[in-house]
Amino acid sequence: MKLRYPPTSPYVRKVSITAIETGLDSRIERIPTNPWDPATDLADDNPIGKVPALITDGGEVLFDSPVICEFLDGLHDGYPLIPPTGGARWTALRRQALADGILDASVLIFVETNRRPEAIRWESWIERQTAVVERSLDVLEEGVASFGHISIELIAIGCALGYLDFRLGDLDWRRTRPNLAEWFRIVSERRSMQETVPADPA
Ligand SMILES: N[C@@H](CCC(=O)N[C@@H](CS)C(=O)NCC(=O)O)C(=O)O
Repeated sequence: MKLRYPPTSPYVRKVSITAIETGLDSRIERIPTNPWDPATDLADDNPIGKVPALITDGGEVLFDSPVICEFLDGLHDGYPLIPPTGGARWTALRRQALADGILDASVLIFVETNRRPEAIRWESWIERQTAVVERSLDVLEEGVASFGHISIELIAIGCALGYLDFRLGDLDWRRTRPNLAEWFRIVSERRSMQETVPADPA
């Protein structure tokens, strides 16, 4: 399998953590890809022009991160990261969607404040996305007591919190969320989290 891969994308991080947790990491070849490079050929694999994109051994291209993670979860016979049926499945997928929503809003904030020229920055858009992040974090803080075994939603939540630390440190998300902060401290010690900490290329 081949993974279109920049080291800073939190969505790619979800896939990398899933690959490590399922023991599949050594089967994935990384293809360095910068989706923001005007010359990138990423669209040849993913017409949406986004990473992650996974090229399977059969040559099919899978995107986006929930689809790739579910595909990987079907390739191992350990404990499933995505419950196959029942209420637990919907809780996992709902929480993954919540974490991905935090990521979507956070990436929009980052793009607005770092890539758009300051003169045409849209402040009320930034405020709207910030409110999304704050509300969703409050929901996670309320639910943290029910977080269990490592699973897709906890991987997604870990990636969302890691991205906030990486790109939106001024948000200071821990200030009013001590339980979530403590959970993140503990989950950050996992090998899969440590080996995928985002860093800007030198
Ligand atoms: N919903 C997608 C989001 C992927 C995404 O937004 N990736 C960003 C990188 S962090 C990207 O490729 N952006 C390029 C663009 O928007 O043109 C997923 O879960 O994979």
